[in-house]
Order: sequence, then C-alpha cells, then structure tokens
Amino acid sequence: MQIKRYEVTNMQDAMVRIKKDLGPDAIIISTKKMPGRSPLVEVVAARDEGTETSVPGNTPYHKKEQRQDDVLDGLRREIHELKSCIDNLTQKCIHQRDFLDLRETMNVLFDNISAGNAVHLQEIYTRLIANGVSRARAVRLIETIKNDFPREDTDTYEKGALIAEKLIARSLVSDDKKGRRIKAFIGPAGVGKTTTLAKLAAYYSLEKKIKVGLITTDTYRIAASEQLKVYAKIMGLPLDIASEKDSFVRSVANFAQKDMILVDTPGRSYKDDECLRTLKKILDPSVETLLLISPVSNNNYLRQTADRFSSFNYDRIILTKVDECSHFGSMYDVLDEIGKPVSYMTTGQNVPKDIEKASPERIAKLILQNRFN
Ligand SMILES: Nc1nc2c(ncn2[C@@H]2O[C@H](COP(=O)(O)OP(=O)(O)O)[C@@H](O)[C@H]2O)c(=O)[nH]1
Ligand SMILES: [Mg+2]
Repeated sequence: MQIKRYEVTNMQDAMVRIKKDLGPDAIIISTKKMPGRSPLVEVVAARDEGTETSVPGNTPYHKKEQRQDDVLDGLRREIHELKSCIDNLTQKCIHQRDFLDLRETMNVLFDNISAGNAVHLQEIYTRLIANGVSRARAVRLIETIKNDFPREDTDTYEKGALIAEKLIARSLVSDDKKGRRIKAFIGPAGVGKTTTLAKLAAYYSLEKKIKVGLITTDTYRIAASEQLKVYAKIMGLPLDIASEKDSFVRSVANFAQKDMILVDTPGRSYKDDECLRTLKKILDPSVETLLLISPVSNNNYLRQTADRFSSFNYDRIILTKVDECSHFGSMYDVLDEIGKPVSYMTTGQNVPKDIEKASPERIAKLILQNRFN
C-alpha cells in the first residue's frame, strides 16, 4: 500500500492532488484539521499496490478506456435493476394504497348503513366491531337481524344481541364427526401444542380410562421431547420419539394395543418449509390433524397460519390461550373462512385442568360478549 499525506486548504485541492499522485482508485484514510489557528487540513490518502495507477501517462490509453467502459456497464446494469425495483415498489404501493382507500371507503359506507338503523341495532353493530368483528360481517349480521326476523323479536338490544349470537353460532361448523385413533397436534411454535396434548392425554387416560400412547416427532430442539417426557412420566403413559416416517410407523405399531395415540409435532417456526414437508411425510392421511391457533393473534396471522397448514387438510381446530385474548371477534372471519369445527379451547397453563370442549354456541358467546368466563 502506498500512503501519502497532504496539507491543503480545502478538500477539492486535496482530491485533485490525490488523483494526480495516486490515481482514481486511491482512498482517503483520514482528514484532520491542523492544530492551532492554521487554516490547513491534513489529508492522508492511500492506494493499494495491487491496483494500477491511472495517473495520466502511466496507463495505456486503450486499457483505461476499457476500464471506464466496464465501470459504465456495471453502473448501467445497477441503474436498470434499481429502476425495475422502484417500478415494482411503486406498483405495490399503488395497489396497497388503492386497497387501503377502498377499505376505508367501504368502512365509511358500512358505518353509514348502520347509522340508518334503530339505536339498539347500532349498539350491537358497534359492540361487534369493538370486539374485533370486521365491519362487513357486522353489517351483514345486523341486516339479517333486521330483515329476516319479526320486528317484535328484535326490538331491544337484548333481543337483537341474542339473535346475533344465534346467527354467529349457526354460521360456525359444529364438531359432530367421530374422532380418529391417531391424533396429531400441529401449529406454529409456542401456540401450545405440547401443553394441550398433555391436557388431553390426562383427560382421556385418567378420566375416560382410555389406553393412550404418546409419540413426539419434535426432535429439532434439544429439550423439545423432555417437556413431553416429564408429562408422560407423571401420567404413567408410554412415549416414543419418531422423527421420520419409518420410525413413526414403528411407533404406531408398538402402540397397537392403545385406543388412542396422541402425536406432538415440532415447535419450530413454520416459516420453515422443510420442517413442514418432513412433517407432512410423517403424518399420512389416516392421522387426524388438529390445527392449534390462538385468538390472541391478529386476523392476518391467523389467516396466514391457516394457509400454511392447509396442505394437511386438517380436521379440527383447537383455540389456545383463550384466557389471554381481549378481542374474540377477530377470529370470526378466519374461523368462518376455514370452515372446520373447533373441538377444544385451552384457557390457561395448568395441566390438565385448563381446557374445555368448544361448541359454536360457546364461540358465538365469546365473540359477542368478549370474555371467556
Ligand atoms: N395462558 C396460556 N398459556 C398457555 C396455554 N397453553 C399453553 N400455554 C403456554 O404457552 C407456552 C408454549 O406452550 P407449548 O405447549 O410449549 O407450545 P408448543 O411450542 O406449541 O408446543 C407455554 O409457556 C405454555 O405454558 C393456554 O391455554 N393459556
Ligand atoms: Mg412443543
């Protein structure tokens, strides 16, 4: 490396001299004002010995031209890429802005429609929205209450709310299909799969006196299976660990005498596609899959989770951490879109007691009353 020191009155001067001495590839290492009242600035510049000096006269003309062309080509490419990035972003922003504008307009429209209703119906509408129900859905509910029921059945807040609750319950799928022998608990990391499995294992084995075997496919985290091992030990239930298809089939065969097999799955992030693919291979269609989601999550996240796991064609939903939820209405849209029955709700961290059977009526109450007890 060649280093040179300059004392100059301004940086422009410095740049001219550095370029002249060290060529265009030189870099400035430091600039420092000289001590005292001196107007001079000390500039230290350097040039890597490996780089060619382009001091005029040192570089053959055609080589310099070639290098300039290369640099320009590179710049042109970058400008082109940047331009298409900006175009894409602008398009996206326009779409998003249009979408937000449209949503805002629709919301105003829905509020206006509601404002034309009797006061008690407006109150039900406001209540639904405050609980997290979308305006579109709330308007539809109120319109149905107003148009499809005799006036004397809906002329007070209480009567209207009761009908709203019934309509919500009617729109949700009830859990009347028979469950299967092998049940796998799937869902995002930390949603409560292992805890819920332990609660149900206790319920079926201790209360219902059913012979239960446990399998965990969660071998990704070092302590993952330990949590379930502890529960299995306390309940006196056998636990097998199976991280791939063959060992899973063996474990199921080991539990041939069991009435029910509960399967825990990894708590890794489900943004991880590889993890989902492996799990999909292990759980063949004969396994009943229960997707765990928590109404604590916002609407978008619930929708994304439902989408990510859609390839499992899950049979049932379990709502977790209901005790922590403050807006039960936000799950309504997603539950309705998913169209699968909710079989259980978990209501706390205590194993085994914090779990209860769910029903459309119970969920409708949650959505309208916005509290779970
Ligand atoms: N408040 C509350 N916490 C819960 C509930 N279910 C599970 N948890 C907690 O959520 C955390 C993650 O649970 P875990 O079963 O390990 O989740 P997994 O990663 O899906 O297996 C633990 O601290 C649990 O105690 C619930 O119903 N309510
Ligand atoms: Mg777990």
